[in-house]
Amino acid sequence: MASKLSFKRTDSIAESMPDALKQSRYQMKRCFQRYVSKGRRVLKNQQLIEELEKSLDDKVEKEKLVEGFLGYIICSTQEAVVLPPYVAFAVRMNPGIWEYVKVHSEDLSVEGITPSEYLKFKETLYDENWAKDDNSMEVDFGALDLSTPHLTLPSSIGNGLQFISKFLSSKLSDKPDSMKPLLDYLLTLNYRGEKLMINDTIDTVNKLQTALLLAEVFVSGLPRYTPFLKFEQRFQEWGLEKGWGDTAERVPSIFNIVVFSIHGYFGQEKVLGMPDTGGQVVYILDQVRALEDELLQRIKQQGLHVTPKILVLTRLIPDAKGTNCNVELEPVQNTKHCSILRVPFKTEDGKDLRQWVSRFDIYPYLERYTQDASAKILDILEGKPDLIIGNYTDGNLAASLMSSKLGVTQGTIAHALEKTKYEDSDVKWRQLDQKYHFSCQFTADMIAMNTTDFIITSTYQEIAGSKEKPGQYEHHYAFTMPGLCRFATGINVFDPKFNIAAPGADQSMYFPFTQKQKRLTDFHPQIEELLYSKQDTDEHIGYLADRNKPVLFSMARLDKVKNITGLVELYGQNKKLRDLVNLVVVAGLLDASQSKDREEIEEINKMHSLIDKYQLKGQIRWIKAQTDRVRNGELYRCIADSKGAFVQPALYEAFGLTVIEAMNCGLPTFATNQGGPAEIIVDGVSGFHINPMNGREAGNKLAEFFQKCKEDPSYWNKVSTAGLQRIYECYTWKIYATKVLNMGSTYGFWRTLNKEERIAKQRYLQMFYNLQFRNLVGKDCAKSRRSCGSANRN
Ligand code: UDP
Ligand code: LCN
Repeated sequence: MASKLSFKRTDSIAESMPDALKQSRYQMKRCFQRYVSKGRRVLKNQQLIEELEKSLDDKVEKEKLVEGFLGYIICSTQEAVVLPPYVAFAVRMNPGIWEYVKVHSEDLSVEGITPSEYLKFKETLYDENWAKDDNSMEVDFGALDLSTPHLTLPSSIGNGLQFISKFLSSKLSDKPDSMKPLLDYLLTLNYRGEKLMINDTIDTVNKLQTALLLAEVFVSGLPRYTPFLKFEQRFQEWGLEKGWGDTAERVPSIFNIVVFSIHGYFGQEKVLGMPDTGGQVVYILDQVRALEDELLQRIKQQGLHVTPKILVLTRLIPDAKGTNCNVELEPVQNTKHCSILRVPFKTEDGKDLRQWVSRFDIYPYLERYTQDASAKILDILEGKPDLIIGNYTDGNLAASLMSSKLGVTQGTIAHALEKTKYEDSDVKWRQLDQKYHFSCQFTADMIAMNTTDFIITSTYQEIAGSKEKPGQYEHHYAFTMPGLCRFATGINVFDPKFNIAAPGADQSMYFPFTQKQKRLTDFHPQIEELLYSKQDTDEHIGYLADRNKPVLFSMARLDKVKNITGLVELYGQNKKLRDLVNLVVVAGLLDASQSKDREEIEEINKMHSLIDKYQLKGQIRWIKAQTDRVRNGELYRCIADSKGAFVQPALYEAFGLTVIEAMNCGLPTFATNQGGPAEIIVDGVSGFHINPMNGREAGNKLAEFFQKCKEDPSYWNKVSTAGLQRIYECYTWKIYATKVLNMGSTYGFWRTLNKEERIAKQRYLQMFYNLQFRNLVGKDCAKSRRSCGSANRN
């Protein structure tokens, strides 16, 4: 049920709700009585609506109320906390915009409350003494952002780069004095000590302006393609050095980049599908290739002869399980200047930790790791990097520690934020901590999000969700871990540090099935065996009795959230779908005794029992994780040859690289409406959305598609072509690399401009790290107290 009313941002709920309650006073009293009747509890959006509907008998009255303003408020309430006689509402009228009110259930009086007050209400349900203690730990990062300009419209969230660029140019064009920070910034630019753009003789804004004037007059009199060498000396006399591009974005400020992606397995072969190892690795390898191409192109345009370097920092795992994860330095394939540098974790007694550890158990190793990694980086790069990019909580924390210490521009990428994946994992942190260590993880996330200069996201929804649902970052606006820490403001999605830069898929690997001359036919016999042989092996179980049917295909890690078991179940239950297509899934291991991953073991067992329960043998092929990406590309195309489809059924998917891989191969794609895929695919045009919570509906939607294709084969081609078109317009690595390097330069300058505020915040964060994070990870970290935690004041 969604109310159709629109609501202006300027209207405050605290002000307008009392009148609306008055108008339906009798009905609303009944509704609030229902809310409080079961005593203290949290009511989620759906429950609030259901209770409202149940409290109204008259149909017309019900419709009127639900469609009216009160209905709108209740539909927009994400959750409410019942503490009789009060009900406190967390209302989200628009993406990123929250308001908190408490309503007295008897007299229906309404009072606006702060996020902190709302969180205290909520904490009362979990840890009353802590909630009531005035001295419980409360952190308010928003209080430190006083002069940082913020975006105002929900629709502009994620356009931080544009916003900051405009802000900077307006700030710089005011008076000559305002140019001083730019001058200071230009004076810092260098490559290995060699000055770029201007040298020290230009020490005032006036001198800079004069030099630029002279240069402009001089250059405009030269033939267009005159090489810089011909007039370099003249430029130097005026104080100008190499590196002048034609736009601010071409300022030569980035040559060396460090990318942290710590938890294993990180490698180029045989790692995909292993626990914790999925799209993040693919993303980073493709990302550094794209960044290298872009850097080389820019350096050339800037007239420089400089060699860029990109280091991917990960952990070295001595027990590498047949991968290259025990190799210290490994060049990244198909690049000239990118390498993977692996640094081991150290145990308490200083030895290398030999085995893989889950990303959830990684926190005690990170501080020491960052110190060791930093020393190696400085050595290999022969100086500081120009940009540090973190990935996931562990990499983002390491990037924050290192960039604070060295004073280098930082970007972060989350791929997925765990707090949103596990419902109520903040308030229930205590229950989950032994298994997941969310106390460390959410604290580290908060430190990294607030330290970083910019945040790269793959979609809008990752930041601010949709009209109905909050985004991953938005979930960190105000939250609490009762008994541990209350984040009165965690991160604000209107902060201009947020930027959307969607990844692509490697188009040399994932190309359309129609490009016959490029097809990797050598793989066909292997793929034929993989899909259609009749015997169970170590690699696959189940078989396809009727190979003339199209294949419905899925490929993912065998995590709960990927919901591969949900797909098998919905297929098992849908006779029509079973008649129309075969099901092939590539996922995890086939034998639970071979897995060490808690969730994977449960899912493996579930897969076996579903195959038995629905007697799927003959219609299903379950293939174990496939680590050869090149062959996987051909596999997608072979599925397309069968006029099949790809399905991504995750309960939640942050982005979903498989979705764009399948679409790049021309395979019609069905994907979850929970998360990134909902934005990648335009439902019914470039593919289809499915609701993973409703297997019956999803199964019917799939069956309908295949039925339609059976009746009209051109329909399949239409969806395939529209999917490809969507990819070429929005999801390529070239678009990504341009955006990210622009972020690096622009935020690099921005951080020099708002230096005072940044330093103040950094000191607060440093204290939080030292007092809170270190305590949480325990004594391991306390040993390496000095260098990493003590951020300097750059
Ligand atoms: N993948 C693979 N073999 C597998 C499972 C996954 O090669 O058995 C690859 C897949 O092609 C994609 C990545 O791993 O490139 C998974 O990325 P995605 O974003 O879909 O999910 P994640 O695992 O990162 O959550
Ligand atoms: C992690 C995920 O869970 C996926 O949704 C993303 O596609 C992948 O990382 C790459 O960003």
